[in-house]
Amino acid sequence: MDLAAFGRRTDGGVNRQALSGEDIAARKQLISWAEELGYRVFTDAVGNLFIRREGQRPELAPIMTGSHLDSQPAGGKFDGVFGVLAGMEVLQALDACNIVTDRPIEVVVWTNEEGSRFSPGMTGSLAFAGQLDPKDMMTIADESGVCFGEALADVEKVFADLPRRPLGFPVSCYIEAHIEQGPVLEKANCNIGIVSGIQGTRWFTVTVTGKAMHAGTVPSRMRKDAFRGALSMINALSEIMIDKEDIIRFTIGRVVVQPNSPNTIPGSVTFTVDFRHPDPVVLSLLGDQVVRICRENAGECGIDIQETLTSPPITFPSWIVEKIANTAQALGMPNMVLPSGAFHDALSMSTICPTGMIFVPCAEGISHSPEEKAEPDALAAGARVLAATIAEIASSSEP
Ligand code: HGY
Ligand code: MN
Ligand code: MN
Repeated sequence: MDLAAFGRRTDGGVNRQALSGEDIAARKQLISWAEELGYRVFTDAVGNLFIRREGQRPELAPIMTGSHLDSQPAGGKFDGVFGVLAGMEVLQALDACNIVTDRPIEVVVWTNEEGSRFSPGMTGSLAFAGQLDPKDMMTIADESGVCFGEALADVEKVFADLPRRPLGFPVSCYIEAHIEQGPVLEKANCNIGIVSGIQGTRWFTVTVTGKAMHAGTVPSRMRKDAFRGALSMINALSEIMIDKEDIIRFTIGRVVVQPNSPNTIPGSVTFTVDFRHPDPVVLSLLGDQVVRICRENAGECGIDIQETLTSPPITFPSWIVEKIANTAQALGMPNMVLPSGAFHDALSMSTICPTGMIFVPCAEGISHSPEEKAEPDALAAGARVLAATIAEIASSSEP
């Protein structure tokens, strides 16, 4: 609730977009909580934050948990924040129980998980996992023309005295707590979800170039109407991005019309494609049609199409899924295994270390909305399972 003050919207949601002043303020608040609790805080070349509880053997790779603090432009209070603060609860629970772990435990705050201001999402964790070269992000501009590199430089100025680590280091395992952002757990009346894996995602940014001209004087046959072009592309895509099992997730979330005037024929339109599927074959077959279909429907307009995120589906190691399930069982908490429709930084981390996720329900599965809501008892249950799982892994000799 305190962190929701940073970027608070009048409708009860938050607008705390990556590397914004609100994001910086929330990070400052978290760092001061962490330092008050005696933990050391580090950062890296893309602004990821690491809050470290020392282990008996500091040279061992840490067990890591965490999530993100950046939000959607009209986001909720719990997406990302729950995972970061549940991680902080883990550190404090270990302190309260005087549990000394061999391995250090670290809570991470990943930069730009959402990707709504600077595409693609998961920037911080993809860069950490060596899946994205930060140099490729620096010139990515937001809607007001501010580049990722400039915004990152502002953040680095504010946190100049945080010790900086090289980008990426060995991690023993990573477990992230997050709200489900879907309706399954609430429908099953179950507080603990153990995530089996994450479906694949492909993002495209399509720019259609026509010719801005007078809406009243130019006959149709002379027009290069970028909006009409974009519309025929989107209609054609909608015809293939549909299945009777309703597994395909196809979203046109952003459409920017320029010059965006009622009496000027649109000269350019940029729209985004968010396509997701759990089957890698479908993800590549259908995803590979996007470029062709857009080109075929460009008509008189020019087109530029960039694929900005290509993220295959992943499954988490069964020993982690079982470990979380056994821990929830031992705590007497009903739990169920389910896949994640949303992507998370755990997706990036799964490419470099054993990774798992714990979900808690949110009201009606609503997320990426000011209506996002999660109950304190479910959040506490999720934090307890996270703490017990990390304590369990930290005390065993498993990888
Ligand atoms: O878009 C996603 O899946 C994530 O919630 N940012
Ligand atoms: Mn999230
Ligand atoms: Mn999100």
